[in-house]
Amino acid sequence: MIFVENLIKVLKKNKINFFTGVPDSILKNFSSYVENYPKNKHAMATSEGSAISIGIGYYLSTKKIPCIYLQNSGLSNAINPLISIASKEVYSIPLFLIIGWRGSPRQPDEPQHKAKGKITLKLLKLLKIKFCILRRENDLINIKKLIQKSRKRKSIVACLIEKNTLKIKRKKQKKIVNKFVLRSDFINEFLRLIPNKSKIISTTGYTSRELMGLREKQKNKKGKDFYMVGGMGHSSSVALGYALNSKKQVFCLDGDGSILMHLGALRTVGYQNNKNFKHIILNNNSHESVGGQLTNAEGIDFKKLSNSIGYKNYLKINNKNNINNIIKKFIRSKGPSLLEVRIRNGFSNNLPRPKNLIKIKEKFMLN
Ligand SMILES: Cc1ncc(C[n+]2csc(CCOP(=O)(O)OP(=O)(O)O)c2C)c(N)n1
Repeated sequence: MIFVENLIKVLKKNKINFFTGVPDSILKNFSSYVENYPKNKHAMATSEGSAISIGIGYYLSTKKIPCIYLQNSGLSNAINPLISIASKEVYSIPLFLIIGWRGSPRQPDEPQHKAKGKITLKLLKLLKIKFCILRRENDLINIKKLIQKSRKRKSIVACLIEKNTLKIKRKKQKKIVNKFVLRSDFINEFLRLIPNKSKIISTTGYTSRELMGLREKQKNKKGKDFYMVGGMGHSSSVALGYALNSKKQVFCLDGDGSILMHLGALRTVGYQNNKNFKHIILNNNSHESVGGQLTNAEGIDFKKLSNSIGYKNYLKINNKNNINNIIKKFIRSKGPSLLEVRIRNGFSNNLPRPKNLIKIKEKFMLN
């Protein structure tokens, strides 16, 4: 067990004072702590590649090493700027990474995390990134050596942290009170109203789990689901790829964090202009599935955004009033259409986790 406060103390002692990253459940106590820092000391990135790049820019401007936090699944987003800009063979930029190691072989985890967890150390070795594993407070001494190495050799270094390692002494409770609907309230209604033969592609985290749970609870056989257990930010592209050569209605259940991660994908949707493409953004302005850190989607005008990149319709749900009629209108609309649902945080008890993924895929591909 390691206290976040002690980890940060060690980083500060070693002159690391700037943080950027994408939240992860393992690192939630860490990212929730640093996200309260002023804007010149912390930046919430939308993807891990952007986080690495913000860190690179910070170094170019200050000559100081940044700390970049990410989940190991996001290591793949990070690899492009890591190898093609920051590596020793290119610009040799010193960076300090903190990686949440989902699927570590020591711990049980879900299939998508096991797959990435198994190759995480190999990836770091291949990238020639020196690393240590932090399991207990005593391991914090290794950070000093790593940072010294990074500073001296102008190299990228990393520490890995497994599930249930990071604890926090004083938790600040963020209580956001609003009148928006719960994610489950919306999905419950939506599932009742979807046409028989439709397809749903749902995003990473609680959304897919709520959809699976509510479908089981309703014993609803209308439509088929494909749960994006990984590949965060890519659900709209998977949905588009399906819609391009299908007459079925295709619904993408997305999150605000997920949409922001690969926002460019929306332009492809707008340009391809498929009538059967229906996009739903469950907007809670937070990465709820990994601890509720802000996504900063608040303030984005999704009506103007979707309009300007080629979506044909925009609808919005703010509260329970008229929710049925708005969903019906959305289903009837000619796509590409966007439905923004403002949701408040909160999830059902005992949410299931998609497990038998091959079976889920085969069922989805049936007519
Ligand atoms: C590439 C990648 N980076 C980070 C994560 C960890 N992660 C899983 S769900 C999630 C939050 C998604 O936020 P949002 O789309 O707003 O949905 P919400 O959790 O609020 O339902 C994050 C950051 C991941 N799975 N993949």
